[in-house]
Parts: sequence; structure tokens; C-alpha cells
Amino acid sequence: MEQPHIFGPTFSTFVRSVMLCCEEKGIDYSVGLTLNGEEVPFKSEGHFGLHPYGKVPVLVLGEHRLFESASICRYLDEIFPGADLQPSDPWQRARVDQLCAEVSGYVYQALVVGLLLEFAFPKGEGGAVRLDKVEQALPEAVRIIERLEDVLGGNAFIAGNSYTIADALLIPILDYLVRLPVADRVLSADSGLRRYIQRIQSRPASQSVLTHR
Ligand SMILES: N[C@@H](CCC(=O)N[C@@H](CS)C(=O)NCC(=O)O)C(=O)O
Repeated sequence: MEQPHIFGPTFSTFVRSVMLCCEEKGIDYSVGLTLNGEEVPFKSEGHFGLHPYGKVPVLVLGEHRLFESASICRYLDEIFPGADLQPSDPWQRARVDQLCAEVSGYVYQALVVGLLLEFAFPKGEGGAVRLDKVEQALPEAVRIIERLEDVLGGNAFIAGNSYTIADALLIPILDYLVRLPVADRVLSADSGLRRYIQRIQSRPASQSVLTHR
């Protein structure tokens, strides 16, 4: 089997999700804004040649090119040996798929676009964080966290009792969230979700991915 290349920077939450799936399954992979060892600048013609919307990640595997993080993770899970990252039961698998879409859509929008990017790439005067934008984003972030608390319930993993692609999509977002100066306003210090984050952060696969800069 050829070695997958994940096209994208390692600070991207979605790139990290695909890296996590590789790490959890023990797949050797390469990662970066490169193709066949050549640099492909972000938003360049070459990048749009790989991804019609100029986003990351893109999976490069032999002649195959695939975008959309959850689709990439599902494909890698199916073709490589190692731990299964999706349940075999159709209902449980559909629930994991639903969660993947929920995390990639609603959760990403509220927590990453609404909040994290405001701190990562401040657009205020003189490069300051726009605190009014942060305040506006907080209620929806709190609502999303409450929803995730409900989904988690008393389980060890976000979709039940085993690690799935949904955890790989979620943890890079939550890992950034807990480092924000406003983290305590979104996530209480002693909650099931906090303990979930710590548990998943401490997995060997997470340790090698979430510490990338
Ligand atoms: N639905 C896509 C979303 C990809 C996405 O939004 N990636 C972000 C990085 S985390 C990106 O490329 N942002 C750059 C941009 O929007 O221009 C997926 O699941 O892969």
C-alpha cells in the first residue's frame, strides 16, 4: 500500500483530524503544503488544482486525490489495517457519520470560525483581538459545548464506548479551545467534557499530533 500524504499545514484542525486517524491506525504518512516533495503555496493555482475550494486537507494517495476530512478518514479507515475507527452496526455508524457532519459544520463554525480564529488571526486595530466579536461568539459557543456535553453523556468517547472518526474531528478543536483566555467562560473546569478532552489529549496518537506547531 502506498503511503498517504496529507496536503495541508499541521496547525489546521481538519489536517490534524486526518493525522489523528493515521496515528490511531498506525499508518505511516507525510504531511505538509507539498506535493511530491515540491512546495505548493496556499491558495495557489496548484492548491486549487488539488482542492476546488482552496481548502485543506487533501488526501494524496497514489493517483487518488480526496478532499473533505470525514470522507478522507472513512476511506483511510476502510483501506488500511489497524484499529477500526467506525462501528460496523449500521445505526451506530450512521450516528458517527451524523456526529462527523455536526462537528465539521456547526461545531467548527461556532468554535473555530466564531471564536478561535478571532484569537489566532486578530483583525482589530493594530492586530488586537476584537473583543466585541468574542463576546458575540460566546453564547453560541456555550450552546455548542452544552450540546457536546449532552452527546458525550457518561461515555468515554464522543460516540460511545470506542474511539471513532468523530473523536478525531472533535479533539483538535477542543484542544485549541481549552487554551483560549475565555475557555473558562465556555467550559466549566470540572465537567465530563473537560475530562473527555484530557483523556483524549493524553492518548499517544494525540500526543504526537496536537503538539505540532
Ligand atoms: N469541510 C471541509 C472544511 C475544510 C476547511 O475549512 N479547512 C480549513 C482549515 S482547518 C481551511 O482550509 N481554511 C482556509 C480557508 O477557508 O480559506 C473538510 O472537512 O475538510
